Formats: sequence, structure tokens, C-alpha cells
Amino acid sequence: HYLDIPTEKATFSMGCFWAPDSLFGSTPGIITTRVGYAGGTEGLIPTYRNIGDYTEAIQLQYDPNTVSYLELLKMFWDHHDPTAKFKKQYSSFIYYHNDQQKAEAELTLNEKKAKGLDILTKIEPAGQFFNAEDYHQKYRLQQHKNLCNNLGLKTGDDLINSHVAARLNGYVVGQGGIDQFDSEVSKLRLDEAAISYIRQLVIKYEGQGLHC
Ligand code: MHO
Repeated sequence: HYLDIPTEKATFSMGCFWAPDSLFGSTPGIITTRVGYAGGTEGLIPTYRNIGDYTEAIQLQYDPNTVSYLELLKMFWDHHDPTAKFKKQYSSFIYYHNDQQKAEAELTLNEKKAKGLDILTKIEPAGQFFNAEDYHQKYRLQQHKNLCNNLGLKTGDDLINSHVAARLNGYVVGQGGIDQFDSEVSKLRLDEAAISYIRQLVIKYEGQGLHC
């Protein structure tokens, strides 16, 4: 199978997790995504309604031969405001999974600071990641119920573990763009009806950016 390749993990918090789920989901080299809660007090079980001191976070499984951690870091910095003060839930964090990720995260943070920016982003080791409630997984894709049903994406685990779900969660809001969609659509094994349905959404929303 073309996805049967070694992956690495990356975990970021950059505000409401719906937007980065779509942003990264359709990025080349991203295999799967999940949204959840990270970085809080051990022993506390966070939920959306009782998030405690956890942050909304996205965790990626990526193919490092297609997309580098430095490229993911660039997307992290470019797609939120790391100087804005928010409550902890929406704060900016890089949760690293190994020493190399830590070093690269610090390098990019120092580059930002060298420009005189007052960056609030914190870099911490990745601890336990708690999946968010099912209705938050691939949130944009889930707004298209018939499509999800037709694709057999029924449970939260289906949505978390499906590469196709990750891609489509970006495409339904125009992320990735029509050229990329057309170039990879044959690999996604969709039927003609699904292709034309998604294709018109990509065209409609391409270039409109992300919001929560
Ligand atoms: N403004 C959004 C934020 C959701 S996000 C998963 C809402 O409350 O609908 O925190």
C-alpha cells in the first residue's frame, strides 16, 4: 500500500484546532491527523467542556521523506499569531517528540525573536495526547454527512485513522487547491459522484483561507 511507510509525529497548538486540521490534512506528506488536548497537568483528563490547563492541539503523522519537520514548522509559524495573548486553551505551543525536533523548533523560534517579535510560543516535550471528542475530528469534513457516510467514515476512529479523511478535510474548505486535488485524486479511490462533489468545493473555497 502506498501509505505503508514509516512516519513521524508532530504536535502543535496554534489556536482553535479545526483550522490546522484542514491546513495540514491536505499538505503533501501528511498521512493522518488527530485533534485533541495536550500540555496540561498529568492526571487530569481534559475534555472540550473541561479542558483545564490543556491546549487545543493537532497531532500529525507525516512522511519525513516528503515533508520535513522544518517545513511543518514554517506552516506552524505562518498560520497563527504567536504574539497574541490568548487563554491557555488557544495558546501557541510546539510539543516536540525528539531532540532533533526540539533543536529545530528552538532554531525557528530564535529566528522569529531575532526579528524583534515578542513571541509567546512555548516549546515543551510532547506528553500524553488526549483525543478530542468525535465531533471535533475532521470537523469541516463532518459538515458533509452524506459524503462521510458514503466513504464509510462513521466513528471518530474512522476519521482519525483515515488518510482520505485527512485530505478531504482540507479539500472541502479549498486547502491544497484544485491542481493538487486533480493530481492526487486517483490515489484517493473515490467514486465519480464524490469526486465531482468535492471538486466543486475545492474550486469554490480555494484561496479563501481558514477560520474557526
Ligand atoms: N469559535 C469556535 C471555536 C471552536 S474551537 C474547537 C466555536 O466555539 O464555535 O475551540
